Amino acid sequence: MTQSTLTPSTSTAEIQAMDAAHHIHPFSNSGALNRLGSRVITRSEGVYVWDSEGNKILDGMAGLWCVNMGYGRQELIDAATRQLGELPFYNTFFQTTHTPAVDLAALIASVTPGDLNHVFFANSGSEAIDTIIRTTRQYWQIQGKPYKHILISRENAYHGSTVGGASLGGMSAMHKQGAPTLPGIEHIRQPYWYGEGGDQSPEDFGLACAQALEDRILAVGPDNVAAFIAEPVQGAGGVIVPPANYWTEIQRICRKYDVLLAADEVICGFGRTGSWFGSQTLGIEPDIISMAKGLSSGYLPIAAVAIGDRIANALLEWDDEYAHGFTYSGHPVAAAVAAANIRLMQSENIIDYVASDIGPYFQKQLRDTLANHPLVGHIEGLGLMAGIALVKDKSTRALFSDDVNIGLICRNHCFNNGLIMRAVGSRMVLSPPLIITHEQVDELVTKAKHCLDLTMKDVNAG
Ligand code: PXG
Repeated sequence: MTQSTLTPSTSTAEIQAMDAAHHIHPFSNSGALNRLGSRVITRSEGVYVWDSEGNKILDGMAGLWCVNMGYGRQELIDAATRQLGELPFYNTFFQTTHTPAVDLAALIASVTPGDLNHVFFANSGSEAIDTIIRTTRQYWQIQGKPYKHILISRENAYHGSTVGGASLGGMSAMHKQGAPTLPGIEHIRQPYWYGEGGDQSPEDFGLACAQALEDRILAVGPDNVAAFIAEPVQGAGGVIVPPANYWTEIQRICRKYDVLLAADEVICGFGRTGSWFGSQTLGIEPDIISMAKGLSSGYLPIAAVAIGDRIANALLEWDDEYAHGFTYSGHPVAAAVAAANIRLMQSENIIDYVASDIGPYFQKQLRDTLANHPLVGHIEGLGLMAGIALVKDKSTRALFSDDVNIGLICRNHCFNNGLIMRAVGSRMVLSPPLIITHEQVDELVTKAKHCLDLTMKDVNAG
């Protein structure tokens, strides 16, 4: 075992060699990655990051859908520093609390919609999802209906990477790895109109996808279904915005069969769609929601589940110990940063900026600049998230074969030309920091177009 010898002058190649020797990366083919060498990100400011070779890169993904208020925010750095000095850690178990957790719980309750007035803390979106799985099932147990335990989710949904999250999510590759998945989970079709709607109008397709929920509830028995869970807009699935009538219908069906409605707001929360939560933009009234990422703008790991009065009151009236929690539930430093982040969002009116200024501008510029590109079949998005479908044939929506790996070609061109744009199969996705300016949006779409041109050249060259 060699001793670490990293110094400011360590070369990129040396860092890559150490990385390859000791660091197993998430969601990566580690063998292939080690042969290529990782890109080393060294510093950041605003909407930009720099790599170890000095390249300045516009971060079109806000880290990983999370650095909503941008890099280098002094308010967040100060909040962390202050809290580290005062109380770096104490737990919230065993009849104790601390002001950062209390403050943040009250703040979250003040920005969440409806009666989502109660907050349970976790450290990652996956833990928040596991909390939703356990809490919705426990709710029905308290009601004397332990058989009402099935959770219904959707194909191509992403709900995290713990056993619970991977099982609940609809990523088939994840279901196979580390199998078997958890029992008591069902998946229905996703409302991906452009990819799966065929000749149906968006409205007919939206109704058909919602009908799939009712069909499944009836197939397994309404008395057995605890909850339906979904992202308001699918994120990691490729930024898929459901048809306008989809959520109204989903909600009607959940109410009809007394199935709890859970919204996974890990990506859509904290301004991404132009409201505090995607549920507000999409007109959803959930019983329970998960949040993470933008909660602290990614500065520290923290997640939360906001619980509506119905479920929370059942837990309170039950008058027994809910045996669930994490050492770092409500971690004081992470909570202080998250609270400072929410206050920063409020003082800068960032939600309004996304809803009525930069969000519409971003969506328009993307379409004006890219919609006619020969590789672009369709652009969809809301606020500051967008998905761009790359196709072989615009008129038939035919995709490139998998071995072309069109998304990866485009992603690499982007990285090499100063833009981070993520590929989800053949869909390119964007989710820039919410503080992005008009000029930076122009820079982003200009770079994206250039990289699509380069991708097209590669495709034509065979
Ligand atoms: N729910 C949703 C909707 C998510 O997007 C999680 C839960 C899990 O959160 P944690 O904090 O446990 O990762 C997520 C996370 C990608 C990508 O490549 C997306 C996520 C995570 C990693 C990669 O798009 N989303």
